Amino acid sequence: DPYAGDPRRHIALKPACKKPFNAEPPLALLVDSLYTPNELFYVRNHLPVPEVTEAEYELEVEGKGIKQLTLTLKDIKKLPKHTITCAVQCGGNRRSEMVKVKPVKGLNWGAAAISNATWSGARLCDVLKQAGFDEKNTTAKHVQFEGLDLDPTSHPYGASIPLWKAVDPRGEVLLAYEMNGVPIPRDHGFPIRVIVPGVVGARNVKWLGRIIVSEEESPSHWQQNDYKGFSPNVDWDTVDFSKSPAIQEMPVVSAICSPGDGETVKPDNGVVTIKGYAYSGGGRKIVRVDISTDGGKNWRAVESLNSDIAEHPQAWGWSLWTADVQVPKGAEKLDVVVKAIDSNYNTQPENVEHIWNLRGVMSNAYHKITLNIKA
Ligand code: MTE
Ligand code: MO
Repeated sequence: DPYAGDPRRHIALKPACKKPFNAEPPLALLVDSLYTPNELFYVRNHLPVPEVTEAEYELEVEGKGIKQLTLTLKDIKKLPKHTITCAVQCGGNRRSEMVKVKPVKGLNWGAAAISNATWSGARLCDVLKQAGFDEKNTTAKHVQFEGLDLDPTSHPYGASIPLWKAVDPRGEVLLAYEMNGVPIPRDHGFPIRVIVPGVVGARNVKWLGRIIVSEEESPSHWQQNDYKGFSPNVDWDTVDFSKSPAIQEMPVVSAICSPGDGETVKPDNGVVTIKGYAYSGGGRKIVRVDISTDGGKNWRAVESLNSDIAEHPQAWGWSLWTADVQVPKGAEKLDVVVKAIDSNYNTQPENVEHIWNLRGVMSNAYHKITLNIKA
C-alpha cells in the first residue's frame, strides 16, 4: 500500500477520498478562528505523502538564465524570514453545488476546501536572486515547481506560476517552512511548500523538490489538463484543454458556515446569528458581504467583517463575517443568501447553472441555505 506511510489525521476531518487523502473540516468549525488550526486545515493530496527528513531535504533550483543551486533546509532558513497571512483554496471548493446541476468529474467538495493560516519562510524572489536571476536578461516567462510526491510512473506533482508573480517582492511568494508558527505538518508539505498568495491551491506545491525557471508552463497534468474553466455546454467529447488558460487567481467567493443548511434554529429574542467566510484571489480585499433572509429580495451588509490588516492588492487572507438577523414573527423558515464584494467591486454570480463546467471548478455562485425556525 503506497499510502501506508501517510500521517495520522484529526478525526474531525471528513474524507472525500482516503487514498490519496482528501478531507475538509466541518463547516461550522471553520468560522471558530481567523487562523484555521493546522490539524483542521483541509487536505488535498493527489498522491501518497512523501517521507522527507530535515537532514536529507534538498531543493534544486535551475533553468533559464540562472545558475544551478542545491539548497538544504539550513540554506533556506538563512535567507530573511518573511511571514504573511494567506488563505489556500482548492479550485474545486463548493463543487458539490455544481454536481446538483449536472455531474462533473472531481472530488465532491463542500464549502470547506479552503482554510486560512500564517506562513513563514524565505521569499522566492530572494532564492532566485541568489541564483543570479536577472529579469532584464531572460526570455523566461514562468516558474515551475515540482513536488517530491511521485505518481506510479515516477512523475512528480507539478505546477507553475507566471514569472512576474515569482520575482516581484510584493507578490510575496514564499518557500514556507512554518504554518501558524510551527513547522509545516507532513500533510501540508513538510519541510518546504510554496505559498503563492492569491492563487489557486493547485499552484501552492507541497514537499517542494525543484524550481525551474522556464519559457513554458509546467508540463504536468495538473497545469495542462486540469484546473481550467470552460463554458457550461462543453462536455468530455468536445473539451480542448489547450484552449483555456490554467487557473491562477481565484474569483470572489463566500459561504455561510453556521448554522448549516437545513438546520432547525431557535431565535434568541427574535434574532439568529449567522457566520461565514469570504475570500477573493489576487490580493483583492473583501470590502462588503451582503446577506438576504428572504431568498434575495432584500439585502443588507453584514455588520461584522474580520480579516488581518493587509490591504489590497496584498490581502491574501480570508475574511470571517457575522450577521445577527431578525426573524419575522411567525416565520417557519428563512431563505438565507450571501454574496461578497471585493476591492475591485467584483461580486459573485447569482446562479450556479450559468457557471457550471465539466471539472466543477470556481463554483462561486451566491451561497444559499434554508433554516427552519423553532417557535
Ligand atoms: N502539492 C503537491 N506536491 N502534491 C499535491 O497533491 N495538491 C495541490 C496543492 N499542492 C498538491 C500540492 C492542491 S490541488 C491543493 S488544493 C493544495 O495543495 C492543498 O493544500 P493543503 O492540503 O495544504 O490544504
Ligand atoms: Mo486543489
